[in-house]
Amino acid sequence: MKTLMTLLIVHQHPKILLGMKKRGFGQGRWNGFGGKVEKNENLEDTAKREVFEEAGIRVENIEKMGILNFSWYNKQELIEVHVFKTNQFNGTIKESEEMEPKWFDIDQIPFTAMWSDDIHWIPLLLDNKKFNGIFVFDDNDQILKHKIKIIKQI
Ligand code: 6U4
Repeated sequence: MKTLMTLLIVHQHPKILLGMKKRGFGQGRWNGFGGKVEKNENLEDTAKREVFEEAGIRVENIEKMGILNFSWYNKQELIEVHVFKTNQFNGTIKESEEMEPKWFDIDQIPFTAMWSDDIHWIPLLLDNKKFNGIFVFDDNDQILKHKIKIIKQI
């Protein structure tokens, strides 16, 4: 079975907002904000709900930038992550039980403390390119195989 998730990156040039995941899946890594799509929820609504729950901010104009498929060579698990970006938000950024938000200069993105796929697609997102990617991980979440394609439309 495939799990559908969202991931949203706030990009206010020259900075992006990331969060340190404090618990659960991806704990100890910096990441965008997001989570699982709930029943009867569309992807955009999930993206907006999760960024509010995790960082306390409201986003409206969000743009879908990519779709990433993740799997592990020795597990059944399949994850499809829909990646969004925005340059606007309302409200005050605040830490939640799940995430500690922090702004990073785009020259200082902490890729070594992020999911190992991020370095392959975050530069595309920052460059306003849309993408489709497939990643296969080993037991340590390191990439065994990957393919990433820039696409015109998503
Ligand atoms: P619970 O614990 O049920 O509230 P939920 O908040 O729904 O979970 P969560 O926090 O586990 O979901 O979501 C994981 C987040 O990590 C999603 O935003 C998608 C993102 N993610 C998953 N695999 C990723 C990967 N390989 N690279 C990446 N982000 C990934 O950059």
